Amino acid sequence: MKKKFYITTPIYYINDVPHVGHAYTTVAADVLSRYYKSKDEDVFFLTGVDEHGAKIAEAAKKAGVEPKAFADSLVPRFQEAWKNLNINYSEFFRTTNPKHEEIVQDLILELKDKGFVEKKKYTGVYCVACEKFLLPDELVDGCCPDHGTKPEEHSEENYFFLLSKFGDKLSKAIEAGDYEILPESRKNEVIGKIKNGLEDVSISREKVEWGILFPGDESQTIYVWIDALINYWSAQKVFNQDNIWPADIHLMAKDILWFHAIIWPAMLLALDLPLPKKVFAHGFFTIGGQKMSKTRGNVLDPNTLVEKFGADAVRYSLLREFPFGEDGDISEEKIANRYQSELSNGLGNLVQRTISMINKYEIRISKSETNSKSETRKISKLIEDLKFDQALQEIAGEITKLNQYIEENKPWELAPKGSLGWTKTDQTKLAEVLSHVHSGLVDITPQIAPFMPETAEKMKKQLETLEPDPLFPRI
Ligand code: ME8
Repeated sequence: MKKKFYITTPIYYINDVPHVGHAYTTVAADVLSRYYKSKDEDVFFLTGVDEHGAKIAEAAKKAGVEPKAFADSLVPRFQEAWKNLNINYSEFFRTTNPKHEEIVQDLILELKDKGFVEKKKYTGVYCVACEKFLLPDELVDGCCPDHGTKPEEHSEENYFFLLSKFGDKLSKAIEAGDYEILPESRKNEVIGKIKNGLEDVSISREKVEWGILFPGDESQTIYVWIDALINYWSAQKVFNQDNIWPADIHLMAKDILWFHAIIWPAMLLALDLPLPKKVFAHGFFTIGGQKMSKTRGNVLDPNTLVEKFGADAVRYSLLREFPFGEDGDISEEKIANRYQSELSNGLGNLVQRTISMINKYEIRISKSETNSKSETRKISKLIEDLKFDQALQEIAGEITKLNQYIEENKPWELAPKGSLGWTKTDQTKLAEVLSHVHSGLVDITPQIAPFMPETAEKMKKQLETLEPDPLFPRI
């Protein structure tokens, strides 16, 4: 039987079209998914959208339509963006799926039955863009640190999940490695916060109508985050996937690590369900140092980027620029630079000139030794550790080396010189040189495949048929 690998992205709020930040997580998930598929694992890759709550209801109201109709109109925009980026997800989750709604209600009832739910009064400030209550010390000049907007005063009687009971259990689970929080620095942050004590969390909303009804008290709806987190679990039934739980990895940015690393595992512990194996929080794309967000309105549209540079170059540039766990600035200019230097002048040019010389000098290619096995192992390990930037740096290094090898060996000087003809030694040497580069390219092809699937396909074909076709034409 094949080994299963269950990977998830967050389900994105459907209040607007996706931007490059959403594309970043989704591309990373797709790279992992393609990588594990290439290792013949049974991959289930889940992405989707988060449709309930005040944030969506407000966006729908602004657009003058009902929330469900609003969500329906945006779903294709997400699916189209993922198609443009060549994202090969297994299923697309929608939280308005009736099966999911039923499962969410069942799990809440179970939490209640087990004594982990209590009704309490709560007063605090709420950021609708985050869909969460903010603590006074989180505010920057009275505003949400991520969105720069002023949170609303809320005072209501809600049902609470008794998160405070789970601090010790969570700490033990983290220490025992039952589930891993990555990168390490984030794990330490989470452990620190648990040590400071966990507060119970509200799991219902009194004044939000657009949501799943709270079982046993229909005057309230289920807090959108609780509804959303359960998607990872309910996907099993929604898509008839037996035995995929626990998730092998939940991917997200650091903004929502708390929900994934604390609240979600605590709920699972309360329900006696297995914990996800890994939770990885990457950094933020920033524009001029500020988080890119729909609320701030400083977003880059992935579709426009794909139109300009093609899906593979965008996938490559997004993951190449800075370490996956850290923040980094992104711009069209940066993508254009990578395109030009590493893809067009680097890989594209290498493939093109190698094949042209093979054709021009009528060389018969023989299999040549390269050090690809250890290189491939190194790259595989980097992908498994989510060090995408380093994996791509390695690949870029191999390409540079092959280009240098050509410069050093100057195949054109070995070519027949006019009427002087061709010496046997030169002919043999030329075949050796070009075979070495050709073999190097054959080895690189599967290494780049998870990142640039289309390019890998084209390379494979061109290296077989020896019919060159520019991989990254000049823009
Ligand atoms: O939080 N840089 O949805 P969301 C990097 N519905 N990644 C970014 C980013 C940026 N500037 N902006 C967004 C939600 N992302 C909830 C999730 S899951 C049960 C519910 C990516 O639309 C990143 O993955 O606000 C981040 O965690 C996610 O989008 C937030 O998406």
